[in-house]
Amino acid sequence: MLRFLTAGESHGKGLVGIIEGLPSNLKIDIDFINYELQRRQKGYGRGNRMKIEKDKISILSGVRGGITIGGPLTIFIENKDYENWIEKMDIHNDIKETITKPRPGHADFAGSIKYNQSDIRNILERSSARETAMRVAIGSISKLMLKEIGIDIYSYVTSIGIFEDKNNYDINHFKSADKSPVRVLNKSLEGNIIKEIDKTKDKGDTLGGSFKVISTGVPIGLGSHAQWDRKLDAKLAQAIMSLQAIKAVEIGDGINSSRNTGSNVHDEIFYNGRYFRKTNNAGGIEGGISNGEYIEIKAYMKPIPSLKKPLKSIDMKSKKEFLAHKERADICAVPAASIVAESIVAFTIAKEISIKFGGDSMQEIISNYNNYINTQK
Ligand code: EPS
Repeated sequence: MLRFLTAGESHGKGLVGIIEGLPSNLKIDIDFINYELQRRQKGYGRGNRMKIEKDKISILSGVRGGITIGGPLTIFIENKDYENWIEKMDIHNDIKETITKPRPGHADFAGSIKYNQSDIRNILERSSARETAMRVAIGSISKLMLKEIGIDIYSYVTSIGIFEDKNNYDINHFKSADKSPVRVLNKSLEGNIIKEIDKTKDKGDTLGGSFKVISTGVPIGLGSHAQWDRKLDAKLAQAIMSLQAIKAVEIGDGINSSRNTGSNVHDEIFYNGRYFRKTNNAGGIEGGISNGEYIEIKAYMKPIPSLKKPLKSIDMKSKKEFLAHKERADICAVPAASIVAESIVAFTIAKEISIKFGGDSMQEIISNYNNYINTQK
């Protein structure tokens, strides 16, 4: 079964990812993976760190002659910033400087108590969203696998701060999100959002927002109604919620549906040589199973908790009231988060594909997939 682990601290030597259970004979397109890493690094509102990092992968195992060979695939991404942090990140010697004033909203507080750490840096280094670079590398390999059976994944930003895009778009528009510095499709919002990010930066504050992830070409039948931990919507929600700073997930028109009646919500079924719907309020999943329509997920991100104008907190050493620790950070990372979400959705769907169609080699997956599709005719 497809699974992965990541390792690495934000300012350590780099990030490592191991993907286990990838099918053999998958062509690994390094340029595509590095292109995806660059997409994540863009986005108006990021801090100075992104001027330092030039994310690129090295593959350490699992690939020969440009194709996967069935063994664990190991990836390394170097942290260019490490050279500025060698002393603070020393693996062997005592660390002189410690952080003791947790940032409200961050893993700082609960993490340092849970792991009995007197230096909050030991928590923040791993909870940092730097880790998402590796998730994009792993997600882009999942995308390569999905492309071979016609599944594509898109995303766009639906709100930043109070500026919200309520329009619906068709597939031909999704790709143009990459042309916008804040990944919006509604061009009329772009200027206001950029101004808002600038204003927020001047105030020493941060902004959250929301985005949609749309997967096209997903066959009917991923996930299962039969058991709680096999439901596709549950697996996708878990995957999205695992991304740093995400506080809510919606599938299809979930929130509005709760205020509407059944006859207005459920997507009627038609047939013209193949089954289809005229609406997709279910977001492509019914009973925990993909129904052949686009899978549509919306995620909501809180404002980043590292503030230039910090909130009240307690010094965990003296137990006295202080302002929280200040740490260099982004003002708004919603555009970057939308790319990371594409990646984690890609991985989750690739995993479901390997559950449904086997997956020791790409040939086996494609042949099983084609057999299954033919039974539906
Ligand atoms: C992050 C804080 C910032 C971000 C970082 C996530 O890093 P730094 O503390 O070094 O300025 O830039 O994101 C990345 C490094 C990245 O690659 O996305 C945090 O605290 O989560």
